[in-house]
Amino acid sequence: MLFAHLSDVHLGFQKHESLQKIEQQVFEKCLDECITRKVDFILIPGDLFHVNIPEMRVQKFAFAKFRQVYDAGIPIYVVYGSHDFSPVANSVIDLLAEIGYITKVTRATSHENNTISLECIVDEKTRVKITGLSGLKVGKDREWYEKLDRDSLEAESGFKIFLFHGGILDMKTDTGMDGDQMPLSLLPKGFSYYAGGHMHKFNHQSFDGYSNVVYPGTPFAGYHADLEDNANGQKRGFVLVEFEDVVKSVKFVEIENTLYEIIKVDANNRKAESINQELLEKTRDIDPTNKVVIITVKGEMATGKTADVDISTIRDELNSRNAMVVNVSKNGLTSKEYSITEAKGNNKEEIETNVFSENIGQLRFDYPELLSEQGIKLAKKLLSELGQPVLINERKNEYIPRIRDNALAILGLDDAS
Ligand SMILES: [Mn+2]
Repeated sequence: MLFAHLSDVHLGFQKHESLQKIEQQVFEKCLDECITRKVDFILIPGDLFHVNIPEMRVQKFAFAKFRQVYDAGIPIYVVYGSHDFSPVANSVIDLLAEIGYITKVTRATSHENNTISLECIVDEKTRVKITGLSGLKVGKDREWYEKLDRDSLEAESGFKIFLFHGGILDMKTDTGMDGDQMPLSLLPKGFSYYAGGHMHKFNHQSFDGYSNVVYPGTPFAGYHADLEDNANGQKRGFVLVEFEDVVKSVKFVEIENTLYEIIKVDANNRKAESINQELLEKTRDIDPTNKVVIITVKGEMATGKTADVDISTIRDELNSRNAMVVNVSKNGLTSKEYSITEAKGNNKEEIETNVFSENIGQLRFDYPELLSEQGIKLAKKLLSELGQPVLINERKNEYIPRIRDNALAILGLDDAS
């Protein structure tokens, strides 16, 4: 017997048209593979969609593919992830469950003694017992796990699978993901397979009492950093598990997505000019045609502004040579010239004033109103304006121009648009 384990598809994450196409193709290829290989069922522990209600384009191809899987007689078992969760069950997953294309496995009951018990559902064809918990937003899942009646789950006999969505401390997986990681000991022991979601890289480990704790990782990309990992050679796909009364094999099935080029430049102790030179040379060394090109510039520049690192020329150059997408990461780029000195104060107001006073001396401008006491006053006004929250019922396209116009007015500039 055979089941598939897929997670963190994040349908609807991609904004660029070419990447949207790949996102869709990868998803369809994964499920096509499941159909071709005649799996008995499919597990998806969360983040199937990037948001709880994705745009119609995404829903359309997702429903079409799930229909094919349904027609092939393959059940799909899911829990929510942190992305597709909706507290009032207003998620596209709930629609898919309503029409019977997928089955939500969490059957939880809260008891008076403050515990939560879970009931297993039984897969009709294989008699496998399946249960699990969703990953909710902001660390609420930990609370559920702490209340979980593990004993009754551990007493269940037969081949059983636990679905979960979250990081496990014991797995020593990649950090940088949102949310807390929890200890493995919060999960019930003795299951045959632990189907994990949330971590975006494939990982398969076994522990005392916990065999086959597995994350398939995202089949393409659900965060910007995933594309960079892909460019660095990270394999993507899903997991196939062969089993009888125990797990016989856990295989990672690679699904190819697209071609990449990565350009890395170390900016440490350098000037913008030499960084730009290296960027240009490295750009000329690659063939970007129909590829996703990732550019990362990291380190602390010796002088100058980080804005002097000229990405737009590089981007134009790559686009003129038919790059599919150019993604630039300058998050790790800083400059000595603009390092901010900390300052103390008794309250927020004082700290802000002191930080500006400590640092304004570093600036070289031809405009006296941007310097010394005048400059500090202006900076404080601007900061307070930029910190204004969105008003109740105010739309984003009303909020942004309001803040921008007020900020420009503070600077004594006319709105150029
Ligand atoms: Mn995810």
